[in-house]
Formats: sequence, structure tokens, C-alpha cells
Amino acid sequence: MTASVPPHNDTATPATPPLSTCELADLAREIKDWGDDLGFQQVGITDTDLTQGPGGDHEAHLNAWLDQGYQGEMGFMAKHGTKRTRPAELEPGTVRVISVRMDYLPEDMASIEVLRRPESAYVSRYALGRDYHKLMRKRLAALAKRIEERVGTIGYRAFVDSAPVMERALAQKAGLGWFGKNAMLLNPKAGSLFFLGELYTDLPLPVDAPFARDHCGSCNSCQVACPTGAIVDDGVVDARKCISYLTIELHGAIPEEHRRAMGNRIYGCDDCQLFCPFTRFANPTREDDFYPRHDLECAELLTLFAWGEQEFLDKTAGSAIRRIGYVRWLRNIAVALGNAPYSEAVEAALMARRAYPSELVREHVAWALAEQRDKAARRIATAG
Ligand code: B12
Repeated sequence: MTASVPPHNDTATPATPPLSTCELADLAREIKDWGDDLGFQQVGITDTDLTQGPGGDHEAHLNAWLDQGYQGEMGFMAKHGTKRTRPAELEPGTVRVISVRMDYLPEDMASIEVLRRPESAYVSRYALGRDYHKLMRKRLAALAKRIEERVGTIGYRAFVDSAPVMERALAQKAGLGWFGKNAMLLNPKAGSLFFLGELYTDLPLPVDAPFARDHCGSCNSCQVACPTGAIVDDGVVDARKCISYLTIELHGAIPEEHRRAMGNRIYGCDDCQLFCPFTRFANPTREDDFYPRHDLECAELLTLFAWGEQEFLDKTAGSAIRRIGYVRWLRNIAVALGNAPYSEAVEAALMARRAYPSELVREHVAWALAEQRDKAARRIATAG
């Protein structure tokens, strides 16, 4: 989680005189054009009421999710009380939310092929290039500046997956898409491989219509595809089972029951999106910064496991991957190596890390070695 742009509060500048309804409508149209110039694929505007409307009561939904303990160790999900569902409690004066989305999928990713090659590492497509948080927040700040150039000082604050904000609920209300059975915010023309971001503002702009239709119908490909059965109900993810949580958010040991199902996924998981029929409509990103670095889209597990700590820090500088740190990086790759077909090279690489100073790494390496040796023994038994 990263920090948001601090509240803009320039008391030296005179307050903006109230705008007429027509001026606000013109401004809303301009905001959408500026959003497009700044690289957002869609911009919508909504009010701040997340307790009623066609999307449902998100405050109640979130509380039910938390009551089930689905957040696991993500204490930040429960920490902020109603600030998450009531934007004006987080940022006083907020009456509107400008919700934006930005495509992140680089072209020619051959994602499913990589998933099916157990010697290769699968890194979530959102994390192959530069970290999106800063990039999008800067663009949102630039959008706010353009608004201020037009109308004078406004109150605003920009967020991208940072503070207690219900990003999907706000995006659905702002007309950007519907909630898929995989809980993703999906757009019929773009699938779900995009990030969300918001500008909270005190400008009483006209709002857009919420996205009304649910296009999932009877399809449940995402639920069938989820390797760990983490989608426990339509639109509900038990994070404790989600490979994204297990590889990124969880600090300790990955529960053994999920290790085999992780396959070669070493950072995040995209299966509930890759196997969604709407993903074929995903548009390639316009951002060079989201293109892969260091061949992360198809690197060999053994290559990544051989990175030293300094190499990990150098190669993941400016990437979202860096936040998991080197120990969890090794932990995740050790599990994937345990899942790879038996080979002497894999066994040797694991042996080389058997006495690694971190107990967390040692335990996962020991598990992976046992898996490898089990496969070797079975191979000999079959050959005999
Ligand atoms: C915590 C979190 C996680 C957790 C928990 C995920 C989860 N489903 O809750 C973990 C670590 C598992 C995770 C994983 C991923 N995440 Co995440 N995550 C978040 C975060 C910080 C909060 C989500 C949250 O509030 N969860 C609580 C549940 C209750 O809310 P929700 O997930 O928004 O679900 C809504 C829908 O389910 C819908 N809904 C569906 N059914 C119903 C029924 C009723 C009655 C109602 C009222 C509502 C409803 O309403 C819910 C909100 O009320 C957001 C950023 C943010 N601040 O919002 C990013 C965010 C949701 N994540 C994102 C991404 C990209 C991912 C991954 C794809 C990353 C990856 N490749 O590994 C996976 C996808 C997993 C999945 N299928 O959800 C993007 C999603 C973009 C999009 N197009 O939807 C976000 C918005 C970040 C961003 N700024 O772009 N994530």
C-alpha cells in the first residue's frame, strides 16, 4: 500500500466562486477529455453514497466480508471503520468522486502458455513493469491541476490502491463496469486487466449513470479456473485462499494445502481473469512503463531463484514486486520449484539454498526438495 497525494489545501488562494449547473456540466465533459489526454481509458463521476443504489449496500457487503475473516492478515482492510465506505469521512468536503481506469496488459504476453510451462515463472501481468501507483497518482494530480486552471482552487485528493477507498464500488457507480463473479470490475469492451484510481473532490459535478448490466450470465469460468477455490461465492473472494494474497500479502509461511495449487505462480495470480471470456477484449496498454523488465513475462524459475539479494533489489527498483522483499521472493520461487518436474538442476538450486539464513526460506526449500525427491522416486519406480 502506498500513500496518497496529500490533501490540497492552499489557503492563500481565494476560494472559487460557485459554478452554475451549465458550467459544471461543461466542466464534467472537459474532465473526460483531459482524462483521455492523460492516458486514462475511461473517466466517470459519481456521488459518495455507497450504502444504496443498484450496486447494493457496499458498507454492509464489506462488513460481511470482514466478519467472515476473508481479509486474513490484511489488517488495513478493517482498520479505518466507515472511512472506507464514506468518502467524506476520509476527506472532509468530498461530494464527488472522479473514477478512472487504465489498461495495463502489454502486447503479446502468451500468458496461458507460460502458466503451462512449469519451469517458467508466472508473474501477474500487472506487475511486469513499473509500479502503477505513482504513475497513476501523478496523472490524477495533473488532472486536478487542469481543473484548477479552468475553475480556480478546488479541494481534492488522489488515490490509487492506497488509502481506505472502495475503488470497485465507486467505479461501478461511476459507470465504468460491472462486478464479475470473480469480484473484478469488468468492462464489456475491455475485460478487467486495468487499474482503478480516483480523485475525491468538493466540486458538485453532475454524476454519471451507474453501470447497470451484469454480463456474466451463467458463465462461471473464473470460479472453475481459480486454482485454490478462492472465489467462495459470486463476487466474493476469500483472500486467505487467493494466490495473489498468498504470494504478495502474506508474510509468513504459505499454508501447505495451497502450495501445489500455486503451480509456477510466483507473484500474484491472473487465472480468474485469463479464463474470463471478456479478457479477449483487453486492449494493450498505451504505457511504455508497463512493459516487462528483465524478461519477467517468461523468465525461468531457476534464473530468478539464482538472483542474489542486491540483484533482486536492483532489478525490482521501481516495480511493485520490490515490496514483498527478497525473503518472500525466494519463498514463492521455492514453492514453484517444488511444483516443477524433477530435474537435477532444480534439486541442486534448492540444495544451494537449504541453509539460507531465513527460517521461512529454509522451510519452503525443504518442502520443495521433498516434492522434487518424491517425483524422482516415482519416476524411478515407474521406469522400474
Ligand atoms: C484487498 C485487495 C485485494 C485482496 C482481496 C481481494 C478481494 N476480492 O477483496 C487480494 C490480495 C486477494 C487482491 C487480489 C487481487 N487484486 Co486487489 N485489491 C484489494 C483492495 C486494496 C481492496 C479490495 C476490497 O475492498 N475488498 C473487499 C471486497 C468486499 O470488496 P471488492 O473486492 O471491491 O468487491 C466488490 C465486488 O465484489 C462487488 N460485489 C460483488 N458481489 C456483490 C454483492 C453485493 C450484495 C454487493 C453489495 C457488492 C458486491 O462489490 C464489492 C465492494 O462492495 C483494492 C483497492 C481498493 N482500495 O479498493 C485492490 C484491487 C481490487 N485489486 C486489484 C487487482 C488488479 C487485483 C488482482 C487482479 C492482482 C493480481 N493479479 O494478483 C487480484 C484479483 C483477485 C480478485 N479476484 O479479487 C484492482 C482491481 C481492478 C479491477 N479491474 O477490478 C484494485 C481495484 C486495485 C487498483 N487500484 O486497481 N486484492
